[in-house]
Amino acid sequence: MTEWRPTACILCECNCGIQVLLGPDGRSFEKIRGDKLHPASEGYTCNKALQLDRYQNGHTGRVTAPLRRRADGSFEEIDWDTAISEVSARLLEVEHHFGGESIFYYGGGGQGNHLGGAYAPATMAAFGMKYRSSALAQEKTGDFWVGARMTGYPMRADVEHAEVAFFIGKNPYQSHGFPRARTVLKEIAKDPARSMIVLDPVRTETAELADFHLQLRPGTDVYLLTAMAAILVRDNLIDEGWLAEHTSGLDAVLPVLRAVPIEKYCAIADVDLNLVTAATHRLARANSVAALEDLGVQMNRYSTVVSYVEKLVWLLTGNVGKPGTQYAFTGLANIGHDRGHPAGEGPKSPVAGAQIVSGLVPCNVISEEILTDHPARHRAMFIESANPAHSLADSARMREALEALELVVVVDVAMTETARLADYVLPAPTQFEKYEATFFNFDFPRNIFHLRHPVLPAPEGVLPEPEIHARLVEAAGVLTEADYAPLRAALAQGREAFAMAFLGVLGDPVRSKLAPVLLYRTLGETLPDGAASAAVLWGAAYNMVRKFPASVERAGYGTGLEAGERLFEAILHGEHGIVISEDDYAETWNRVRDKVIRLEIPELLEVVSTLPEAVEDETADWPFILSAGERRAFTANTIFRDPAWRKRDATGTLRISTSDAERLGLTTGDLVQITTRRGTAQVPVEPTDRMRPGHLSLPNGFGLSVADNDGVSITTGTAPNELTSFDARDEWVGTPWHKYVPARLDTVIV
Ligand SMILES: Nc1nc2c(c(=O)[nH]1)N[C@H]1C(S)=C(S)[C@@H](COP(=O)(O)OP(=O)(O)OC[C@H]3O[C@@H](n4cnc5c(=O)[nH]c(N)nc54)[C@H](O)[C@@H]3O)O[C@H]1N2
Ligand SMILES: Nc1nc2c(c(=O)[nH]1)N[C@H]1C(S)=C(S)[C@@H](COP(=O)(O)OP(=O)(O)OC[C@H]3O[C@@H](n4cnc5c(=O)[nH]c(N)nc54)[C@H](O)[C@@H]3O)O[C@H]1N2
Ligand code: SF4
Ligand SMILES: [Mo]
Repeated sequence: MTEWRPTACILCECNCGIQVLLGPDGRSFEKIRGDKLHPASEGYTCNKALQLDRYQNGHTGRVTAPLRRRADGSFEEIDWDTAISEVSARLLEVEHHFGGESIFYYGGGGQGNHLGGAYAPATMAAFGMKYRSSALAQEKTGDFWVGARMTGYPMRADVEHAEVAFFIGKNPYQSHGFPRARTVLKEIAKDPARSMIVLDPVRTETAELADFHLQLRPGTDVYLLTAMAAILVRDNLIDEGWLAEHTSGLDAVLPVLRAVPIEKYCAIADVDLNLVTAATHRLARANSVAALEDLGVQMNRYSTVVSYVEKLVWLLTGNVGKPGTQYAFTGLANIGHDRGHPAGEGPKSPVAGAQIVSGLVPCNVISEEILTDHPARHRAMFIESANPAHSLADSARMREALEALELVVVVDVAMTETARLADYVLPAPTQFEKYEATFFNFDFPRNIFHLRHPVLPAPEGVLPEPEIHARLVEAAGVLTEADYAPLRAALAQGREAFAMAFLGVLGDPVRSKLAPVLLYRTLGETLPDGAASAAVLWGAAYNMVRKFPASVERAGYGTGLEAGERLFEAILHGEHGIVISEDDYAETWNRVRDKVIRLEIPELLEVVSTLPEAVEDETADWPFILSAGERRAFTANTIFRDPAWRKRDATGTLRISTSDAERLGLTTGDLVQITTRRGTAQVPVEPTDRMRPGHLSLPNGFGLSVADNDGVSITTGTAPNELTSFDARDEWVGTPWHKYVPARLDTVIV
């Protein structure tokens, strides 16, 4: 029990490698340190990782036996056989009466855990489920869709090597989003040859390090970015040779940008024209620009249009496929990919007819798919590793929607806000008690994958997600021993024979959907140290070799079938994380559709060319704009449920500008009542000169009720989505406008 064990932090997509030293009880995390052997994080962590014991051992409302809801709303423990047979019987009943497509799948993994969700497609197939979603459909789908339209392949920013780092509605100092973010930001800030440009209404920690902080009026990014693109055109700063060689559609874009009233747009955004011009010129002069947009714009007005104009800025200046610019990455899964159907074409949600992007129904229409008498409405929901009753817009409406369903099944580690509304709660081991991994593998030129091994044993009474999926699929009767026998026989002759036999599975459209469970029950049982959950990665490794043969070969795995086996074995044994592929920058062009980037997206260009030349501003009813869900030093979605993990900001203050606070006679810690179109809350204020007048900010991840089994419940802070509305959302992909919630502070309780 005295050795340091490698694992990873599970609190943001970076998943920094860490090492954990267990205490004498074999369960407490006595010490935590960054893992220098991790190829991406190289020993780096931020302040949050050091609190992970609170996830594993804190006062979390951990569930350690399957629960069934009684008629009076309380829960009783049941055994696993009962749980699996009842859940599958009730799912089959819904399928029989209303069709499997009326069962909605939500989640599949959070910031640290995607391995269980990789088995969910088998469960979906077994019960005929068709529609699904996850948190990605309340943040990234606009970006994915625009990327699919322009390049046909998702791209990421190489901030680490950029001459100019360009952050739009993103605060990497707190939220990260690329490896070793704080170190990289400080390096850029220190280097006189490099610059940082930040668009944010708040003077964030990142903005403080920036050379150009464009502290715009909330929700006006579309104007500011359009003005920047227009300045590039006006001042002949676009890279014409590069554009002619690598892009199409410039002729459609140029006239729109030439017509932009630059001065007026800067005035709307309330940023000094000279500052905007200087920042734009700096960006155009640079050898490399890496642009990272995030929630500040993706959850704000004109969200998808902003994603488009933001891309135009770095495309017009030729920032693709070179160090420090944007790149197209490899990976073991397909996060970020979409077919890029024009608006109105492609798959739609069954009731609201909302565009499905990357296979995901917009989170903000889910309640509309349920709270209706439409015959195609959803009747049941299977929720895995997500907390939609807290994280989706309009919590009150989400609760109502979940309560309207015939059946809600939740797979989680804890009694969450969502689990409390479930008919069945199926408990899983924590992410340190099982094999786990994410598919957030976006690094370049070397891409990294980390299969984490268990750090400590799971308590009795919980089952890893792959086992839950396998049992449900079997209970549905779609897989039996007879399906496993031939694969096991092939496996007995070696992996090569197994690979051949498995090709047969993949060739069969029905059985191929069940592939994860077929792998788990056959190959999985032969993997060392109880690593059965890793079985699905065998298929993923082969797939990766097929899709990126040269990249895998450059990383040293050879070619052909053998490369698949070598890559899988490296994943299986690489406890500290491994390099799965290596590229050169130009490889990006082989991933771009037809090697040509399409600058024109007609629907969005139309919006850009017809932007209203005035924004209706704060009205008398709603003098403030609330940004609901800011990332701070002590927020981590709802992964930590024990409020004691926070060393500061225990209640989650409402940040307000010092001038507004003075005007309202407020000082630090005063309680105010905030009211929005949707709800009301009481919260202590924190006046700060970081905020613009008229702007308010609440942190994310607060307002969790931690209840033990006796029902004692404490709630800390304000749950942001008690204040947000489901219908405040993007026109194209339905993403929420959490960062633009009109609000007022009308009652001040002294
Ligand atoms: N500490 C911490 N880190 C996290 C997480 C966490 O919970 N806590 N969660 C992780 C997750 S799931 C995600 S998706 C990422 C999100 O990471 P970020 O997107 O960086 O996080 P946010 O703080 O939500 O929003 C970013 C910025 O948008 C700004 N903003 C608000 N309104 C506007 C506007 O009108 N225009 C512009 N340009 N900016 C605006 C805010 O002031 C804020 O600084 O963080 C990840 N990292
Ligand atoms: N107003 C507002 N709302 C927001 C945001 C915002 O900025 N403002 N941000 C949005 C964003 S970007 C995101 S990503 C979402 C996040 O919201 P969600 O996707 O709902 O997820 P998390 O809060 O990350 O919680 C993950 C869940 O996984 C559970 N869990 C932890 N470990 C395991 C495990 O090993 N197995 C299983 N089965 N479960 C486990 C946790 O208990 C928790 O219930 O919130 C969104 N909601
Ligand atoms: S929260 Fe911090 S330590 Fe954890 S993965 Fe993100 S950057 Fe790394
Ligand atoms: Mo997120």
